[in-house]
Amino acid sequence: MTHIPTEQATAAASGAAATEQFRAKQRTETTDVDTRRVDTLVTALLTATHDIVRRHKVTYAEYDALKSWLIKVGEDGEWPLFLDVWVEHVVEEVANEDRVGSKGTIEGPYYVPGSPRLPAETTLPMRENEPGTPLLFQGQVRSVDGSPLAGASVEMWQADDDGFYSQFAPGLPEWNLRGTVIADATGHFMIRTIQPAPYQIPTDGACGSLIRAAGWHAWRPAHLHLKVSAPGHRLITTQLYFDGGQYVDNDIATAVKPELILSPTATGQGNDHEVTYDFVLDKA
Ligand code: MBD
Ligand code: FE
Repeated sequence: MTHIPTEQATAAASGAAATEQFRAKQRTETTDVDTRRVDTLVTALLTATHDIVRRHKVTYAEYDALKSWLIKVGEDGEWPLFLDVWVEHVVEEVANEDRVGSKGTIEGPYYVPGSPRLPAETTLPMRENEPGTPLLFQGQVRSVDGSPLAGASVEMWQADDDGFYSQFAPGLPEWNLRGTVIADATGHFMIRTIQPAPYQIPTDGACGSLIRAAGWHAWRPAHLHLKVSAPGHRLITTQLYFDGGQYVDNDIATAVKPELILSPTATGQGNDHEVTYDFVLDKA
């Protein structure tokens, strides 16, 4: 079922919202980077760029195309989208290479902190007739030593059945399909939601132009986003995907890992599906 938004979702509108979210996060986190690190990293980036120009004999026409495109990324507010789709997965790989618990993956541009707090057995905030296949997502949060993490926080956000995120696409209630679930005394949670649809990167902005110019596709497989945390443990940011789903094997954001693929089963009630997934958190 497709709902008709009164306003069209645009690259510039979701880009502006993502840029604003990122700025709000930066105000609460320090961003100072050591001078010597800046020198090392920027020199490495420029040297790699110079190598590309020489090796591929980049022309002035191509250099100017790059310049106009970079200007457009900023105008469209698509720096968060561009970086999270094409760069973040390697930053995540490096940041989490020493973990022994559950796998993480990228956060992406559409996280909003402070979603409604919900009990261990709950339904994510959704519209009265939220379209989509009902999904019961349940599991347990444990420490690497196997002990259950009572009161762990399971924060979830996801696209709806049309592939839209609340707070970034028009016409959706605030916090739709977003919530912070507090696990019970044995670390268990049971969350009713709907299966999200695959997500298409906005096609009318700078990232869309790049995708067309390069002959790529603009899709991410359907996914649930999660941040799972507990006192004394390292927060994990992750995503879960659906076995056999479109684009699971060719995610534009390169963020799928085999450990993150769910196989929900039909419950026998209507079209309802259910799946169990446990989280194991590394110690802080
Ligand atoms: C998404 O929904 C997403 O998760 C990422 C990483 C990039 C763009 C859209
Ligand atoms: Fe997403």
